[in-house]
Amino acid sequence: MTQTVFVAMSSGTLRIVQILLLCACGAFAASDVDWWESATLYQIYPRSFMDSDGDGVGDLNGITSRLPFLKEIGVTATWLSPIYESPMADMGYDIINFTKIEPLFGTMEDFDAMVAKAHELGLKIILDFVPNHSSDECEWFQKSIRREDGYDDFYIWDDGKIDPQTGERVPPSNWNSEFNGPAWTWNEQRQQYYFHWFLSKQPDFNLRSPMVHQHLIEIMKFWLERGVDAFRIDAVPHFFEKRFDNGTYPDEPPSGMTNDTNSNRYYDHIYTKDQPENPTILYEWREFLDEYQRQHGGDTRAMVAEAYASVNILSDYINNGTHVGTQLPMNFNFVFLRNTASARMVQLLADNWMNVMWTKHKVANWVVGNHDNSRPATRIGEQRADMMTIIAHAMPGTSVTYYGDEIGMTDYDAECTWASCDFRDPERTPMQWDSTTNAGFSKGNSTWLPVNSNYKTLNVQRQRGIARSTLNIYKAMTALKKTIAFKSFKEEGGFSYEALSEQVFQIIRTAPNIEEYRVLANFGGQMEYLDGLTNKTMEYVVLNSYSPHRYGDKVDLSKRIYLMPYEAVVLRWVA
Ligand SMILES: *[C@@H]1O[C@H](CO)[C@@H](O)[C@H](O)[C@H]1NC(C)=O
Ligand SMILES: *[C@@H]1O[C@H](CO)[C@@H](O)[C@H](O)[C@H]1NC(C)=O
Ligand SMILES: *[C@@H]1O[C@H](CO)[C@@H](O)[C@H](O)[C@H]1NC(C)=O
Ligand SMILES: *[C@@H]1O[C@H](CO)[C@@H](O)[C@H](O)[C@H]1NC(C)=O
Ligand SMILES: *[C@@H]1O[C@H](CO)[C@@H](O)[C@H](O)[C@H]1NC(C)=O
Ligand SMILES: *[C@@H]1O[C@H](CO)[C@@H](O)[C@H](O)[C@H]1NC(C)=O
Ligand SMILES: CC(=O)N[C@H]1CO[C@H](CO)[C@@H](O)[C@@H]1O
Ligand SMILES: [Ca+2]
Ligand SMILES: [Ca+2]
Repeated sequence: MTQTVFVAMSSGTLRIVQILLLCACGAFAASDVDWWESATLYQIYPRSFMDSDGDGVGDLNGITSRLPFLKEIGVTATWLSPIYESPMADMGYDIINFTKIEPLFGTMEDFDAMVAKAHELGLKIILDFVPNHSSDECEWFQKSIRREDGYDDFYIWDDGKIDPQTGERVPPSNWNSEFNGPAWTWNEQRQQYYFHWFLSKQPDFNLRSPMVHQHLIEIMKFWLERGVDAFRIDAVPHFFEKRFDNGTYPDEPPSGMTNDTNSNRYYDHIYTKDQPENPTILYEWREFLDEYQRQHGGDTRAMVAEAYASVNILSDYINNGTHVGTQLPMNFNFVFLRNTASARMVQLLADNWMNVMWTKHKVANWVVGNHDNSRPATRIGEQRADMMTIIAHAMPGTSVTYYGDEIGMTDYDAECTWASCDFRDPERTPMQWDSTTNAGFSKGNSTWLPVNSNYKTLNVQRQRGIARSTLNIYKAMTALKKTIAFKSFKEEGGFSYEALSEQVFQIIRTAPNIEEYRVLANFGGQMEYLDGLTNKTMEYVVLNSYSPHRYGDKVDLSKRIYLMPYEAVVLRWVA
């Protein structure tokens, strides 16, 4: 495999010989990189990607029709936000049936066709796995209300306490839900409270129940058998809640952040977040996934974990010394970048991951945007959006792109007269494919969210024809990610990164004795100069629109060089 990649990449026979020699002496290990270690992941928000039937809502057949686009832009795996049957109280994160496709998105046949097409194109499909809760309309919850055999403790039930002052029944603890208000809701029929971290329509599973474990494994197995390549595990920090051996739930202390006792932020979540048991479920699933691969062959069935947590907590998600869990906890550090972003800030955020996670586990990934955050072009600024694309792909490991960010889509704050407009919608507007009606997203009369009014100039079709468009920079970077130099990150000297000054960020990627790439990015609005970076003369291979240079221009880096305001470039040197 190494040889094929190699021959495809280099023209000189001499270089091929060098590589084979390196392989032989064991110094060359880029081929040891598993797919998830250096992938280009792409998040699709199914409602907004492509509508095939004109109802204004994106669907599976729409996704299937656009898979060649993912191939075109160099994506290696795509993950879909939930597509399961849901009353959509929380945009599909409230699931009724984990093994049924939501009719709004299509049928199981549509799903199979999508997976088949993806595999034909060499793309992997990652499904969102939502194990923290179900919808209250889920059959399991109904069975649990009726205390049916095996389902009695499928959810977190409790009698609550009697308030000694008033003699009234009150919830078991003071916990508030993520969406504010009590996290415990009384169920008349069962005459008990149930716990829900999110909406009352989203009861939490009791992950201490073996029956729940069994069902969750069966769900994974169901989708693996339909060809799914990996799972993205949602909300790991909320798996377990503290419960004392005597069956009581402790109150959380006030955080001091607000005086609103109903607010989720009123309490410090020491008992409802980041409990030490959380990674144990990941270990169990990893064992199951590895065993599945041993039995069925094929590539690694991976787990990507969503977890807004400190790197020290995330480290245990990967392994705790004796047990292995997720391959890839998502790194949201770059999501914190705002329009004040500087090279030093990027370095701090990168160090925060690399100093712990890289050092311990040799894995990295870089998320710049997602469905819960303002889009990079809005948040970090249009001048720096392409720069962040270059950086996220040039850092070692896996890049994660939220649909639309590859063309620099911006938040759309249409005044919220739109029925379904809620606080996290501005970054979820329909994908902008071309300049036709509804940006080519839907042939219908209206779309579930309005199309951003900038679609006539900001769309895929138009950017294909512009040399330094966001799309073409994205494509150039995903192509570089497939080179030996970018895959050689586990080797000694395979990469380095550094803020050379407050505003200038540098990344070096090296395939020793073969080639070297150097990223230089100026975050600031001032011209910057750099003296004697290296003896090498290098060639411009990627340029953003702020660069005065041309593709193929050479630059002698032993001399002083200049970077224009917001200029970002990739330089290449060949041995
Ligand atoms: C989910 O749907 C499938 C197919 O319709 C059905 O066989 C299964 O029992 C359902 N599961 C639950 C938990 O409702
Ligand atoms: C249950 O155990 C906890 C921890 O040991 C203790 O603080 C609490 O008072 C106990 N509650 C009851 C009702 O026994
Ligand atoms: C809470 O109320 C107190 C007393 O009114 C006030 O001093 C404090 O600033 C408030 N805290 C917050 C976080 O609003
Ligand atoms: C890792 O976690 C497992 C499962 O909880 C536990 O049995 C094991 O002792 C832990 N290992 C270490 C080194 O803490
Ligand atoms: C769009 O509007 C036209 C005219 O009002 C109507 O005939 C047609 O059925 C609508 N199409 C859809 C997909 O709703
Ligand atoms: C430049 O080249 C010389 C001799 O080849 C070497 O000693 C020196 O370290 C190089 N400098 C840099 C910055 O690479
Ligand atoms: C584990 C899990 O399901 N996490 C999800 C729980 O629900 C919230 C709210 O619906 C989602 O946003 C989480 O991602
Ligand atoms: Ca549709
Ligand atoms: Ca939970």
